[in-house]
Amino acid sequence: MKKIKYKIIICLSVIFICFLISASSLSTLNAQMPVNEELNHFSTNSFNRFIWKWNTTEVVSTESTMNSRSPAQTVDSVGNIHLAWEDVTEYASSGSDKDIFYKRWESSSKTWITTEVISTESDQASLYSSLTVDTAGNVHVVWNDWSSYGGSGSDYDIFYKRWDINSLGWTITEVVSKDSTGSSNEPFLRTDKVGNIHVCWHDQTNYAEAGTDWDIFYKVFIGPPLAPKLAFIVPNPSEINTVNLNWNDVIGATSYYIYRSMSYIWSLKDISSITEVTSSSYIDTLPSEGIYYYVVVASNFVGKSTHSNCQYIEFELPHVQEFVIISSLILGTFVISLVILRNSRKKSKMK
Ligand SMILES: [Ca+2]
Ligand SMILES: [Ca+2]
Ligand SMILES: [Ca+2]
Repeated sequence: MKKIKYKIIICLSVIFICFLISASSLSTLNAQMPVNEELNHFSTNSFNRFIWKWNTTEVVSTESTMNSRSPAQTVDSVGNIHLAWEDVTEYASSGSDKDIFYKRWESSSKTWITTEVISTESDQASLYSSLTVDTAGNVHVVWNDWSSYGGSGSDYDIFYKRWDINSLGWTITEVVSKDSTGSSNEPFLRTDKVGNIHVCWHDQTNYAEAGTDWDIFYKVFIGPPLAPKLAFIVPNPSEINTVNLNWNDVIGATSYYIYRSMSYIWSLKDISSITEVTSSSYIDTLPSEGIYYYVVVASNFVGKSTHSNCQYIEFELPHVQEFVIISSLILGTFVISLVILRNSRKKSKMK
């Protein structure tokens, strides 16, 4: 009886110690969690707000010898700093009127490029710029311009230009304020995550019953859609000649072009699409055995996206050798079953 009592006491003590240990480890974990979260917050942001400090001043307009004013600035996703401003310096055939100058601090070389003139089609005052960089790396710039260009008339209009990632150069000037007959001033632009460019400015035009006072006008510049993301092809390898292709729905896309090649697709040069579809999936039929590579391109009324990531499928019909092995196994099993059956019948007859 005493022994049983001791056993119960020992058991209870063990349970109580276990409970204490787990409770203390839980409380330690809870106490640590906020600290870890805070550490993660700082590490993901990779800066410490308590040691912010201004660097020493830099002069950016180093090629200018006359007034440089009204700067506009943006920083892109890789850390390049883009600056535009109005400048009266006679520089690179800009003339003595105000022009929009541009400079970029490149994060790779950690240096400023030499000044470029953006308002090269303007022969009158160009001022008040605003600029933004989209996710593909195109630099979009708008400004106010007095030049009579592309039917804009001799008043202030909103002009637009882009440093194009495909041509690696500036596009020619376009007039944004085409619907305005009065003065259009001080534009501001921003890009969204799918690359559309949103521009606003103040305008004196009596447009859509706005009256002849200053009103805020807005326009959006829609670009081609972003590239789709093509999912892994499964099963891979495959023994059937149909391939299921799936990709994400791209905002603003109205159709998709499918490209197939027997070698890895680095570029769409010299490749034609095999089909155009409006949904975000496609079942392809392969002509013969082999390894096939795919990419997809999204499209809308403006143009086509760059191509998606490249995925592949290996198509191989079941081999004759495998067929023979499988057939032999089935036949062998059948023969053995037959022999066992005959033997068992013989034995039962003998009895
Ligand atoms: Ca000029
Ligand atoms: Ca005008
Ligand atoms: Ca008004």
